[in-house]
Amino acid sequence: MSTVRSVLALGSNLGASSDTLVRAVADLVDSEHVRLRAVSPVVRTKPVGGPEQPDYLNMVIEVETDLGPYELLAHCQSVEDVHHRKRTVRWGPRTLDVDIITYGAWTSDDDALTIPHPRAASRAFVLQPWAWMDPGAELGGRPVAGLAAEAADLAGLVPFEGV
Ligand code: PH2
Ligand code: MG
Ligand code: MG
Repeated sequence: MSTVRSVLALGSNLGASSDTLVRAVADLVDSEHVRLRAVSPVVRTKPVGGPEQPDYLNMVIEVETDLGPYELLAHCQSVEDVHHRKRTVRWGPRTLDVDIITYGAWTSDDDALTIPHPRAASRAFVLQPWAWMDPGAELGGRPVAGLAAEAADLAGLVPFEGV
């Protein structure tokens, strides 16, 4: 069976965010269709956009999967649901957000699933942990580390040292 490598971004700023991220990674790879290949450090980040809200914990992982992109999206949403994700305010606070950033070299501009993620290239809260996880990573033909260095929200990002 052919498999694809996919980068997933996780974020949480409601509830016990550190525990939620650890459990969410376990839940995402608790499937015979999804294997964990790499894990980034966790970072604490200032919220980008949306209403006034608490700081986030963010991280990225790389998985290898034989799920199709929409199957992987449904899988990510099911893990959000396990962690009581409510979809109310756009860019509002959330217990868990799991976004597909890349899915192999596949691209899509479908409203339901835009790949690469349309805002990933400008968000340090995705790019910096990704660059630490995979120093050779590229997005849209550019080094992820270089994109991170240019991202406006980089100044609001610090490594998370634990609670
Ligand atoms: N997610 C958003 C909007 N803003 N800001 C930070 N720091 N971290 C996030 O994960 C985040 C955000 C929409 O998903
Ligand atoms: Mg998101
Ligand atoms: Mg999302």
